[in-house]
Parts: sequence; C-alpha cells; structure tokens
Amino acid sequence: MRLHDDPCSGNGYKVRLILAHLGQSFDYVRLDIDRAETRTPEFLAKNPNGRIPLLELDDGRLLPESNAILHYLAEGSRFLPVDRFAHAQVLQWMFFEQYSHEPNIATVRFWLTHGVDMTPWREEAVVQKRVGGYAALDVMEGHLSLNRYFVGDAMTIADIALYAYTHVAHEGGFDLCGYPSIMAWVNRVAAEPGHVLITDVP
Ligand SMILES: N[C@@H](CCC(=O)N[C@@H](CS)C(=O)NCC(=O)O)C(=O)O
Repeated sequence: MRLHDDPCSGNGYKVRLILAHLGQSFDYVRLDIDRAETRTPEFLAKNPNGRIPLLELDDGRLLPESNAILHYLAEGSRFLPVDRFAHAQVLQWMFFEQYSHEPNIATVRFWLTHGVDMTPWREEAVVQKRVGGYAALDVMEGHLSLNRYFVGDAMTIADIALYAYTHVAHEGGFDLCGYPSIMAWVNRVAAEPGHVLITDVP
C-alpha cells in the first residue's frame, strides 16, 4: 500500500503511527502542502477534496480522511474493539476529534508554523479557535482523569486520533500545563511498544 502524505501533517501522522503499531510496510509518497502539491490535477484526480493523508491500496482503491483510514487499517486488530458499544465509543471520540479538536488545535498549529499571513480575520479566528481548542482539552482532561485510555483499558485508534495533534498542541500556542491527566496520557501513548514520532518519516 501507499500513503500520500506531508511529513508536517498530524492527520498523516495518525496513519504512520497505526501502520507502525501494526508492523505494516508501505510506500511513502511525500507531498508539500506549502507548494500546493495536494491541489494538482494529478492529486485531485485521486482525492477531489485536495487533502492528505490519502491511502492507496495495492489494487488501486483510494481512501482519504485520516480517521476512516485508521478505522480501515485497525479492523481485526487490538486497536479496534469488537464489542459493539466499545466500537461505537471509539467512533464517538474520533468524531469528537474531527469536529471539536482538530479544526481548532491543528488549524492554529498550521497557521503558526507555516508562516501564514496573520490577517485581522485570522487573528480573530485564532482567538475563537483557542476557546474551542481549550474546551476540547477540558473534555479530554475530564475523561482522562477517570480513564487511562479513551475506550477500555488499552490504546485504540481513538487514542491515536486524539494523540496526533494533542502532543504537538504547544506548537499552536496551547499550554498543556494545566492538564495533568492529558500529559500523563500523552506519555502513556508515547511509551507504547512500536511507537514512532511525528518526525519519523520514511
Ligand atoms: N479531515 C481530514 C483533514 C485533512 C487535512 O486537512 N489535510 C491537510 C493537511 S493536515 C491538507 O491536506 N491540506 C492541504 C490543502 O488543504 O491543500 C483528515 O482527517 O484527513
């Protein structure tokens, strides 16, 4: 299989991380978002939404959306519970990540680390996204103060989905000092055998 990705992407890192845990080899197609390489006619033919990560299977089928890719790859592994309710809880946290977490925390990180022009509109958006990002972190802190992982007592793809941008939230100016349970969980996920760093790119 082949992963189309930009090394800076936390959404791409989710996929690199599950592939590492599964011991699954893959080819890496490196794209540069800053050079609009996800908006070329060639790439848009593969993903009309113009975004990485994109998983290309050996038979040519294409799967975009990081959390859909996580779900596909984790099927049948210990990272996705079989129990119907636990399975739905994994999805619950992955939808939370895409609606309440990533649009706030990842977007600000991208703006601040890619030298994006900070127009007045964007300055105001950062303020709004900080409110939304900290609200998401509050929800996570509450859950993790009572639980070691998001679902059950072992790491699942819900943890991988939320770990990707939480552990680099400081790059977007989010201060995790007031979140001891999140910090402990970040260390727990990083200590899992088979863990790779966001900078570990093939
Ligand atoms: N919901 C998507 C978001 C993907 C996304 O926003 N990808 C960004 C990089 S993290 C991207 O490809 N941006 C390039 C562009 O918009 O042209 C996912 O989870 O995969």
